[in-house]
Amino acid sequence: MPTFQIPDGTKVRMSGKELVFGETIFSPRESNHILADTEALRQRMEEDGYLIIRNFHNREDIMKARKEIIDHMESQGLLAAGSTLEDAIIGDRKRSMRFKDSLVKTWPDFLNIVDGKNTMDFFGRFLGGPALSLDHKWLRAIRTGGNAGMHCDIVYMGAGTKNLYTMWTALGDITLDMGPLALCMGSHKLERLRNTYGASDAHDDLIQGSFSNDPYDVIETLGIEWAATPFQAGDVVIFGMYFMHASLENTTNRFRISSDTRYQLATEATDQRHMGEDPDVIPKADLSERKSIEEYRAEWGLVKENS
Ligand SMILES: O=C(O)CCC(=O)C(=O)O
Ligand SMILES: [Fe+2]
Repeated sequence: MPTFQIPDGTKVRMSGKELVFGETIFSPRESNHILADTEALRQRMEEDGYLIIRNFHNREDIMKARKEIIDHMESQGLLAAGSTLEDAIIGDRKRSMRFKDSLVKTWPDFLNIVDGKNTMDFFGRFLGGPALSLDHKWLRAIRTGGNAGMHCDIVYMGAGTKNLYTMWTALGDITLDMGPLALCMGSHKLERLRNTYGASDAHDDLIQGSFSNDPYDVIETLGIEWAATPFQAGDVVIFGMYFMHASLENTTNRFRISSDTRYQLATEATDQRHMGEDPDVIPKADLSERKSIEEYRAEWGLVKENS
């Protein structure tokens, strides 16, 4: 198992800002050594808010799923000439891509990763009963310059049980400069955040779901530190709905390909907006009554001291 400790002083980018390892961003913990111990996994989830499991899926299975994705991207003219399955070099159109559910549902090898036995057995064990995965699958190919803003998933999918977990899956090797997931350490324990932003809904209340687009704003407002690590194909990060995360910026000429999918006990309520044949079609809500995240944050008292 390779080690992923990043040397202090290593610089990465998030939303146009630079973060420095050992100062503002750190290496997260891994949980492979407790994988067989369900109680230890639960405890760690409570403590850390996330689990990183290296090589959760085997590389061959991931590469089969990746081939379905890359073949499609190729057919859409998104890849540079001569780009291979492994490198996925960005072509001239340079846009990020989300894949429709109706498309990914036709890809058995992708479904074998996100809904297959390995994943469902893990969540069944972790949750303590038969698990289901939300129908809506998020598959992302992120271009140069792209990164996700800082958010908690609860605002997007909190209309069913809150006992819901995201599994973020590296569908290829993702170096630090390709924009891996970034973790906001300890954010799941911030009561103020849970009770305000975490009680909002991006479909009903908020104009935009992101809490912020500035990693330093989050550091100063919430008093937290960031963590990030490179991933290899088949590594996963599992986290709960109140855990804040984002992604580093992809500064390479290669697509960063990953999926994020969600799991819960089959007996608990599901967020219906993410269930059914075509959950991409969420009716457009009326935005006129809504406030910006800045206005909300001022009301919640979640602003930087000096702003
Ligand atoms: O992949 C990303 O950049 C963001 C992923 C995310 O927000 C999630 O896994 O919930
Ligand atoms: Fe998310």
